[in-house]
Amino acid sequence: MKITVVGAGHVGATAALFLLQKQLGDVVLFDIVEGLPQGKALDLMEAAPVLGFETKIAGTNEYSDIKDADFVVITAGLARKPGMTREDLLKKNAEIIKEVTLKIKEYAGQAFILVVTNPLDVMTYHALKVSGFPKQRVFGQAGVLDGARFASFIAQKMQAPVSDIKPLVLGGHGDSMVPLPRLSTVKGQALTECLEPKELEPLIERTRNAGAEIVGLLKTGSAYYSPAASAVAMAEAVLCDQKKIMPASVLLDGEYGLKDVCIGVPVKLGKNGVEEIIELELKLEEKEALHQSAAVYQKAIKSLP
Ligand code: TXD
Repeated sequence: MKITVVGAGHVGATAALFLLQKQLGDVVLFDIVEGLPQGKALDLMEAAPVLGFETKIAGTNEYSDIKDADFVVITAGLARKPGMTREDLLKKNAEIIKEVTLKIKEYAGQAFILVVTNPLDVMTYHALKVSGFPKQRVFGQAGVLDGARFASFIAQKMQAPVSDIKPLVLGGHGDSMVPLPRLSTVKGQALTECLEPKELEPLIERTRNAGAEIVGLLKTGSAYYSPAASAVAMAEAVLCDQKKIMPASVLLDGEYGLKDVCIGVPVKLGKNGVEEIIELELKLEEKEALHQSAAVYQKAIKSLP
């Protein structure tokens, strides 16, 4: 398998490391900054004898090197700088996504595209439309990360092993995300039966703000270990045909009563990409929260250049 990671920054390089460690395929790390992907690739290659992986890694500034990639993870983008509005960021990253996606279409027309760049749900929609690829082959990573954050806070609160916790967070990757405690479980039991609402609320709030909490601490960047781990888990599900159910930002066409928007819902990931969109029975207020979240992105999509 040939896997390309576009963007050799924090998330991209970390995803490359995790991909190599799992030996999912040979990795090509692409960036526009000269020397950056080559330097990181060399460093990763030199980690192989210690970590014991046999997969190959190369760094490049040439799109021709991504030729015939099976799977592409897009992490290229800018972070919001002081004075930049969310709309400015959206326009800037939309330009980057367009450029990258057109190159993927040119050199790796059969690839799966996993979008990580923010604003995630809008960029996933943009990559899907620009590529013209079938919707099964273009999806975004957010819900796996948001769920992982929720799970780690629950584990901490309940002093339970993280493996006992099956979280569920749907909706967009932002303030409007929809953590679903009723459908999240601890050892198979609904979270709502394990914790009182007053204990649950701060965990939900912390999950919503988890990205900002890390930015506040790091000051010069955002989270990358858990976002990269989440992206690689999704790549693994597809490349190893795991048929795992995971939340992903995908194009909805009537599911959950929504159309023409990418947003996080549970899907089955396997060798054909998004093999199925799972429609859960949601309570009225949960469905309303999902629709409110979708409305945010339906509006944002309209401002795409
Ligand atoms: O869960 C999620 N989806 C997210 C998303 C969690 C964390 C980070 N999230 C977003 O991922 C974040 O808001 C950014 O939009 C991306 C990448 O975050 P990262 O922390 O890796 O940013 P960096 O370190 O700034 O790296 C971005 C790289 C950098 O090396 C640039 O040179 C490169 O992107 N870049 C490009 N590469 C290729 N082509 C173009 N045009 C380009 N422009 C910038």
